[in-house]
Amino acid sequence: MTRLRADDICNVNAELMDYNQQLVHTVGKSLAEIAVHSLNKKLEDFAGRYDLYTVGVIPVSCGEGIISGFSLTVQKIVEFLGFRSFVTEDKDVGGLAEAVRKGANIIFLADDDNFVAINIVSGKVSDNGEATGRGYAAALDLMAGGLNKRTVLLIGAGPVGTGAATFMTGRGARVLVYDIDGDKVEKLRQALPEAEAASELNEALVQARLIIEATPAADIIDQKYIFQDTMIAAPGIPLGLNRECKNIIGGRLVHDVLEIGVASMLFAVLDE
Ligand code: 2YC
Repeated sequence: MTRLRADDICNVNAELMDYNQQLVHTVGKSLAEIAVHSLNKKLEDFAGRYDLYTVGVIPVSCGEGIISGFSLTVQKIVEFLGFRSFVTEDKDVGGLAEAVRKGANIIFLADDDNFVAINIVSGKVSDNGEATGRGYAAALDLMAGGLNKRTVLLIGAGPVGTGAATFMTGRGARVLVYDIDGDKVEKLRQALPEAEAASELNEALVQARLIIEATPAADIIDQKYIFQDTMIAAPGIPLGLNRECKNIIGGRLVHDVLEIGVASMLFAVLDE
């Protein structure tokens, strides 16, 4: 899993409004609408219930330590979505106790291996990997006008790719899966037998016009595989497209470093 650096996230908060507008323009839906779509719900299903929640974000110092701006960025995304939220002043266990004392009923926290949202009343838990994959697949579904009977190439069969594949097979897509580690493809296919293994990446890229790029590799998609009708949803960090590819793909690309994942986590832990 890629570890974010402070300069990956330092502009997220200032650009949230613009990013949301960009999503409305390219995907046709807002950040919140993409997140609820990933749960096969509608925004109105949550209307009038936002006030029931208070979200506490807790900095965690273990392992490689706190990433400057990480907790604040998560909190600002949650706030942008319309929820009362705060970053605890304390970190780790003290921060968890502070969040509960201050009335948080949802908490977000991340160490080096896990980033989760927890509804401490209902016990619902959402993992960033699954939620990010689900959110990006939902964005692709919306951008493509529906994935039913469409072929989608999933590059990367880790937790994010698996979350995406689960959503896409649920929507009737034919999912081709490539990963440099064949064992990961087999593991995904054990959970999702309808997914098909793609043995050779460039061969698969010729067939697919819809792509989920969920790898930590940069520059993984050669520009000769970006066609006029190619659409790419790319949760992978860093983005797997070089500058030429980005110029060709234009507005048919969805990529961010935290926004869709955090939004998809949040709505996943709200009460039904
Ligand atoms: O500031 C803190 O609380 C740190 N403990 C946060 C560490 C996050 C490490 N994980 C990541 O950077 C990536 C993110 C893309 C989300 C999931 N893993």
